[in-house]
Amino acid sequence: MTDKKTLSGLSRRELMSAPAKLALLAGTGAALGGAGALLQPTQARAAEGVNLAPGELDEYYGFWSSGQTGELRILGIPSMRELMRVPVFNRCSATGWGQTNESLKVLTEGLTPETKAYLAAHGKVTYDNGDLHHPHMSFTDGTYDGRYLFMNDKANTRVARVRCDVMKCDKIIEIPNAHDIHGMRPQKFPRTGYVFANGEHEAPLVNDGKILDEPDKYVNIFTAIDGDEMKVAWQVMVSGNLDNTDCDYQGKYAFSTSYNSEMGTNLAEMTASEMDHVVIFNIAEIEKGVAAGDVQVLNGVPVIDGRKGVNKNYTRYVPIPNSPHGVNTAPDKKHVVINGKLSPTVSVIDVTKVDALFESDADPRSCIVAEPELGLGPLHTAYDGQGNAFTTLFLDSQVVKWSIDKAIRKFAGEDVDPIISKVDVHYQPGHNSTSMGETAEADGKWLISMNKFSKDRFLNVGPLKPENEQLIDISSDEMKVVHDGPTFAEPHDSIIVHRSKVNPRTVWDRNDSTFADAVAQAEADGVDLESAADVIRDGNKVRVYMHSAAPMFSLEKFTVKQGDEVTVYVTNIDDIDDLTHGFCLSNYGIAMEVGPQATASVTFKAERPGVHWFYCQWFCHALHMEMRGRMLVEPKAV
Ligand code: RUQ
Ligand code: CUA
Repeated sequence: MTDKKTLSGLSRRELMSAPAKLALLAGTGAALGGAGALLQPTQARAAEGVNLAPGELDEYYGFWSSGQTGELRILGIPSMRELMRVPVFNRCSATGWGQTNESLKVLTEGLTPETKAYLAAHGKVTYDNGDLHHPHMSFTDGTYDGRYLFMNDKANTRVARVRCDVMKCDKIIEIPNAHDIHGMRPQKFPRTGYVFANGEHEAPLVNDGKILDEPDKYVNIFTAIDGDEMKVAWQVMVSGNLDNTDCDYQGKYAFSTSYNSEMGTNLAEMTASEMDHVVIFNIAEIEKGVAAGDVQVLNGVPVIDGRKGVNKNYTRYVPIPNSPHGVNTAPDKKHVVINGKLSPTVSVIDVTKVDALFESDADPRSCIVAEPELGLGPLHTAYDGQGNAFTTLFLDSQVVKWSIDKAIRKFAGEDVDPIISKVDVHYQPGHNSTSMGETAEADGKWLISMNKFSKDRFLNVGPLKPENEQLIDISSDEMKVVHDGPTFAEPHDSIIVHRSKVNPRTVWDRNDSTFADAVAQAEADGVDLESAADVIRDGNKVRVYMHSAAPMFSLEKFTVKQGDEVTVYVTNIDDIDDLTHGFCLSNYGIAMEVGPQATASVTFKAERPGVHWFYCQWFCHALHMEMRGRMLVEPKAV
């Protein structure tokens, strides 16, 4: 294996002995990789299990974030074939997400009044961008229940939900009082229930522009969202910032890392202390506090004071070395691993020892039962359900497999090595995920290492390179990289869900709430959507109703007047699998997907006179090209 050289000229071997913090600050994220090694024979054998024959289905769904692209992606595992993209915080040219009335409702209804006003001043109704980091499925009894996927938007402080029955986003809410939602996890037990969300960046609690350099007035906000209602249930004010979060299998505690316990505002200040902390939230005590009114209500949300030194039973702060990042609860339902980032260690919390922190004033570190040194830059940990953990080492470009039990014995003084094996990944891994690994049903088959750099692994496509997610066979102690998966920005995080947990529909239900508004409007207009071919004038508002059945729209033309506000409703009455139509209005910048048995609608101002063709932009039939019609816009009388 070629020794890796860094930009600073240190080889990886030299880096191993250099302090992690210096290495990280020196920008070794840009470490150059050696040439991609050819597959070893054993790896080639494992790879055979990855290459599914054409038509063969994958065993797992992979639900993927896309980072700064702002969408959710669905892959098949182990083939790593990309199956679908679900627009969430982004815009989508293909589906009309961000254009249709149905999607605009989702994208706008959960915004705060301040955000709406800010956007209106820019001629917008919602944000155009998002930074989607963490997709997680809803739980019942400690495992995935196939109802929803939840995900955060770090860029604009939002949390979204995707319905797993249709794989479409149905709710997006902005989180008031918090700044830049990063870590996010659903409650595992008894069910989701809550979705916990960390505001990453500190700000003055009343952020009215009057305070800048008064750090004692800065706070950070932990939020519990009711995942059924998609409403904020309560918030907790904390000291330090909040990075990642996870919760236990008892429904008692949530855990959030803080890399900036210093409350610094620049790099030197944020990395000054050797110890930062993890905050433990006592859910029942917080609920009691909220019920008893021990809150201030800010922007309609009850906020509890859980800051350090406010000595109530809402929170405990456990010191952790050094700027910790990921939090991952093990499927043994007992251990929670905190990943040290600038420290080569991870800290293992035993949840059964957490009660004592709240009952007595026990040393907060007494819940730590192991702190193995694993390598440089530990960021995230995944599990196989057999007592082993897999931690990404960002600086070492490796994944390390280690034994939780041996780490605990070593911490207690026994002479054992918890590290089982290491595998090189390419390059600089952030998250990793294992098959069913964040549930009590972790099955130890596959691990995905989501690597921030691909460097020399693929054909050069210019200065912006794809990232690289690698599939690793973890069914034996020798981990085998069996697949490289290049992706566009950014394979931030993923979950691997057994296909038995997910059962989407193949066509829409005509009673679906997604298009309930269209159904209500049609009813008011006396129109039957499924047989519609109607143009209803209502002052200068015009509602155009048509249905589509391959290869025709029910209206071959309609006429409106320049300046009219036109809403087109298209109902796809085909009820065959995979028979999607579209409605694209040329030179009006309008296009939308209309799934089988769905209604979709779009509203626009008919400002361009003349004949404009609308056509179906989803290939649906041998005569798909002929599936088109005309809109005539009559000019304004002069
Ligand atoms: S955090 S690379 Cu945004 Cu998921 Cu750890
Ligand atoms: Cu309908 Cu193409």
